[in-house]
Amino acid sequence: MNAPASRLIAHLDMDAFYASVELLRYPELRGLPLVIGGGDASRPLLRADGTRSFARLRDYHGRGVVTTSTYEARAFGVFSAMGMMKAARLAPDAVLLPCDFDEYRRCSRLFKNAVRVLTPVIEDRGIDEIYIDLGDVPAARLDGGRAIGLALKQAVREATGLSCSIGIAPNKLLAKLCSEFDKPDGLTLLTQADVARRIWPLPARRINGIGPKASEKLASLGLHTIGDVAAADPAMLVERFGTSYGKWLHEAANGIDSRPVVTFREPKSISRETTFERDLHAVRDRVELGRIFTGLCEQLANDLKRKGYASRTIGIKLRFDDFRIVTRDLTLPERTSEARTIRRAAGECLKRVDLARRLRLLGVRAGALARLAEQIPPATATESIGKFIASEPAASCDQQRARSLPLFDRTEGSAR
Ligand code: TTP
Ligand code: MG
Ligand code: MG
Repeated sequence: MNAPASRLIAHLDMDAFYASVELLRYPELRGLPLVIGGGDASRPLLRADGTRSFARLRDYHGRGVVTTSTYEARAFGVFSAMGMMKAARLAPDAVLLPCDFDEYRRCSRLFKNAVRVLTPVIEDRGIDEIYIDLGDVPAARLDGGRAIGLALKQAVREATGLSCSIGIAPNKLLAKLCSEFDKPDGLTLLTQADVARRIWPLPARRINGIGPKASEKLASLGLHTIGDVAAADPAMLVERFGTSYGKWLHEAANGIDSRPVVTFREPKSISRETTFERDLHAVRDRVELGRIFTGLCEQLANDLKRKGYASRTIGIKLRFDDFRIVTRDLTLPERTSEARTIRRAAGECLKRVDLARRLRLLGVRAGALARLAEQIPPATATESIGKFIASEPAASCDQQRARSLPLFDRTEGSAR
């Protein structure tokens, strides 16, 4: 128990991230309820007099979901993942803007680089959050991390103009929980001694790793708060939830978590794939299939370049209308991140497959990666891996984009 108790870990999460980035560009919207979501139709129009006209939520029609909202919009009950039509009923006057992922990624890199200058041991946990190991910051021991926490917030603000919230605690689990306590623009320090007072009253599902199914099952056992789970007989938890999850539930509810801050993992491969709206045939739908195939290769090339990798093994993945999956790959004479070379190699792979049946899905994959010299520093390459996949739901933003999400071969086992 000594080692974990002596650690000091921060969790930093940007406040209303996508919405706050938009406010940098449209400061006239500050203070108004603002929702990010919708497609191109919600793009602002520039009037002749130089002012802008913004779409309102009440004018939205479609099946999209809210990507995020400002705290002013949250006051109306509008949150991430809510259907936009429902959101429009709650806050019809809220301004609506489409997503601009390139800009969010740029700001993400900026804030992470600013943090890295002060505290280099960071774990990238998505587009707007990181864990930071403060173990190498001796002064942090003296005040529980308050001064370094304030300095990090200041550095993020100077680099981006944006606010964030930070939780500092003896482990990742507690740091993540307490970074939310004082949002937006918060700084919360928590020690093991605060667990009973500050953590136990929270609903069990607030723990990252207790999903809707587990929390429902806990509730059926009369366990609603984290404190209820902490007080439950560990043997009963093991019996009901299995050995590893049951044991983990007991530890997590007691604020115990020994996971290290993992600074960087090189991805093994990067891929793009898309499921078609209708099954396509290699001959009858040749043109459409060719266009999609080339598009995937171009996206993959962009991903490689942006993340600073070149690949030596190009592969394809096909799913037929009977759900059978086939993969083929090919090793190139030298590494590439060029769309044309990737397209040619992927085309060669495709020739080795019997294409009599119609296709449901097509994917292109770049493996045997090597980092290109003089590129972005390693830690930015993992930016947004998990969140990006989770946070571009098909209905929320640009439909075409959402259908071909960047898929990493994740080596981490974050989901419990
Ligand atoms: P979050 O950090 O969960 O939310 P947030 O930054 O918007 O607000 P908070 O102040 O509560 O931290 O997510 C970061 C970004 O990820 C968010 O701005 C938009 C995106 N996102 C989605 O696309 N879909 C989702 O369901 C969620 C929760 C977030
Ligand atoms: Mg956030
Ligand atoms: Mg977040």
